[in-house]
Amino acid sequence: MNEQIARKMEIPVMFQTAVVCLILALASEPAWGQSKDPHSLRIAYASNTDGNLEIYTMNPDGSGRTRLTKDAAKDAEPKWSPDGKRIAFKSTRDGNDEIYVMNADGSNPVNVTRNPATDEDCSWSPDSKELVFASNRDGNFEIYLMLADGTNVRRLTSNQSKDLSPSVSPDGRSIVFVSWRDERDGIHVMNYDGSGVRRLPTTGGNPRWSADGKSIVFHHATDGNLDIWRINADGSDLRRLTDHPAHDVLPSESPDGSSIAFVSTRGDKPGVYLMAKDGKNVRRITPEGEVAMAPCWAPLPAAATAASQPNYVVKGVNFRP
Ligand SMILES: [Ca+2]
Ligand SMILES: [Ca+2]
Ligand SMILES: [Ca+2]
Repeated sequence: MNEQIARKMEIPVMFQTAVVCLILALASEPAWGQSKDPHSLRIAYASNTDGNLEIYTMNPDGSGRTRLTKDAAKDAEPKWSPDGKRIAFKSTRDGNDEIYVMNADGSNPVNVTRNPATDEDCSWSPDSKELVFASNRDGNFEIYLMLADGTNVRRLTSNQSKDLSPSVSPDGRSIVFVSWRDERDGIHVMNYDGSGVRRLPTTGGNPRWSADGKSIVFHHATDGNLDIWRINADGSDLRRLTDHPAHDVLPSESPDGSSIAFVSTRGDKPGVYLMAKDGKNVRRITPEGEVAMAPCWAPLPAAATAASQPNYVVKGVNFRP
């Protein structure tokens, strides 16, 4: 259900903002493919502010927006490769949901799934060579693994219920995913080869590893709406991070572990918000009135050391606790 709610957000939004988007599109054309530095701390996200869903990047304070895609189809779910060089995303430009991989400046988008079924929710391996993703190509949703060029596809799950939304751990050893095998939206962890499936004591959607690999952030429904939660990878210390009557979904923790970007419907339109890792200091970073979703952080610059990492976040954001 959580997954469906997150998806449904895309539909009304297209109608709500159609007129506004037309006006904005006429008023200002964002820079095309001019990413300043794909290795600096940036957030990729999807927005329909230019008339249909496209992939953008921005600074963590919402400034410096750059559009990376330009296609009439829906382009969504950006996932930055750990080496910072590429961004994978989901697009309907070939008639059904496919995973594409493009350079981090938006150039050379390539359809790497090429399958009439739905292919979505990809996650990079730490070496940026492979992609884990979900597909219903074999009749129901399963988790698959492939090389980033789309070759050597292997199926990691095999059962009659839905297996969705995989995320690879920072050490590359584990995959967290959602499975309906025991209950709706059960969060599970398995080894990278699909073996050793174990269930975590919670339900939810969009489970994503923390930067240190010790915990998982996800959205979870209580009181009739979705909030952001965290649980340790061993299943301990389940805790709530947001508590708001609107839906808070699709969390992504910053690569230094200090912050979480997520989507919330608490404004007039769904937008990208930022908060400290403990759920405090929530603030919207995309404009009110503009739809934005699916935030994904760029990796830290390769040269960044542990000592210098905090500077990347403090600079221009200033909400670190
Ligand atoms: Ca598009
Ligand atoms: Ca497909
Ligand atoms: Ca399945």
